Amino acid sequence: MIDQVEENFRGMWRELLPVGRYEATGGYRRHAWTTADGECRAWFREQALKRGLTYEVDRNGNQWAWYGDPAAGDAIVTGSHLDSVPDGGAYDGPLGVVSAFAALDALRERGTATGGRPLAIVNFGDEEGARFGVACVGSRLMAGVLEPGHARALRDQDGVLLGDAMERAGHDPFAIGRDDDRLGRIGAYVELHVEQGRNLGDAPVGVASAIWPHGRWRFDFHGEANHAGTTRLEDRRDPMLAYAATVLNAREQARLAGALATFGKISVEPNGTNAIASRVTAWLDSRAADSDTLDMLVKEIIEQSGAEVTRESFTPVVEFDRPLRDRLAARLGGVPVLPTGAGHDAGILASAVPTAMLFVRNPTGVSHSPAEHAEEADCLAGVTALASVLEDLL
Ligand code: HGY
Ligand code: MN
Ligand code: MN
Repeated sequence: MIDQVEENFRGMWRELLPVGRYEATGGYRRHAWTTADGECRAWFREQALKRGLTYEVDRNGNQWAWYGDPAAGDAIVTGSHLDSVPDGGAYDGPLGVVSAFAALDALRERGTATGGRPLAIVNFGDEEGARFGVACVGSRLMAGVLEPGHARALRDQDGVLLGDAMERAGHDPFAIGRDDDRLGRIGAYVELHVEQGRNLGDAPVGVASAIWPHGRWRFDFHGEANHAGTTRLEDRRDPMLAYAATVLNAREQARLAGALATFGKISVEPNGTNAIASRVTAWLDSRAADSDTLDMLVKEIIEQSGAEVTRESFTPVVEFDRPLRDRLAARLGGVPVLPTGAGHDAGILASAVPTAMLFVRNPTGVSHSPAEHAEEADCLAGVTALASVLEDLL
C-alpha cells in the first residue's frame, strides 16, 4: 500500500482513540446522541470536508461523505458505525469507517476511474442500541423496518426519549423514516468490520456469508419489596430467584440447542442491599444459526421464566447477496467466506440493496470489550482489500 495511505490510516486511528474512552476501564462509551457520539460525528464531518467530499446528514441522522455526484445513482457505499456498546473496544465500528476513508484515499492516489459512479462513505447512527435498546436504529429507519413513532418513543435508562436526545443533538426527530430516495441511489453496500470471533485463522481478511437471526427480549420479573432482615424466607416474593433460575435455564437451553443466550443487562428495583427486590428487569440477547432453533429456544426460556416478556428488537437471518459476495471473495483471491452471530447495519441494508461484508482478523476473538484488538498489519490488509473490491465494483 502507498505510504501516505498507511499514514492517513494511522493518523485517523490516533485521532479517534481518545474520543469517548472511559479511563477506568479503557473501554469506549460512545452512545448514540451523547457528547462522545457528537465528537465522533464531528470527526467524520472533518474527514469528509478535508477530502473535499460532499458531506450530508440524512433524515435518519446517518452521516454521508460523497466522492462524486450524490444524485447520480448506482452508488457504491462503504462504511460502518462509530458508536459503541458500554465499554466497547476501539475496532467494532470505527475500523470500517476509518478503513473506508483510507480506501478512498488509496483509490484517489491510484487515480482509479469511477466511470461517473459515486462512492459514498457512511456512518450509521446508533448501531449498537446501547442507549435506547434497539440496535441499528439509523439503518433500520432508513430501510423502513423501524417505525418512526416507535423509535422516537424509545427511552434510555434515565427516561430520556430518543426523539428528545436526537433533537438536543441538533437533529429533527420528525424527519426520520424510510428513505426510498436514498435507498434508490445505492447500487451496493460493502461494510468492513473487525471479525468478532476467532474464525479467520491464517487469513487477515474474510468475506461474510450470513448473519444469524438474533433479537433482544425484556423480561420483567415482579415481586414484593420487603425487609431483608425480618421477612421470613417462606413469606418472600423475591423476583431475584426467578431471574437467577432463568439465567441458568437460558444457558442450559442454549447449550442443548447449539445456540446462544445471554443476559448481560439487568435493572433492579429498588436496588438496595437490605431490601428484597420488588422488580427485576433483565434483557435477553439470543441468537442461533437458523430461525426455528432461535424461536424454539426463546419460547422455552420465556415459558419457564414466569416473567412478563416484551420483544424489543429482532433481525431475521441474513444471507448476503450471493453474486456480490462471490465476486468479493474471488477478487481477494479466495479468502474465507464465513457466517457471523454479530449484527450489523449491512444486515439491515441487505433487505433493500445488494450488500456484502469484509471481516478483518481478530486474533483473540474478543469483542464488545476494552480488550478487543486487531493487528495493524491486518487492518492495513483490510484497507487494501476494501480498496480492491471498491475499485472492482466501480
Ligand atoms: O450486537 C451485535 O451483534 C452488534 O455488534 N451490534
Ligand atoms: Mn458491536
Ligand atoms: Mn459493529
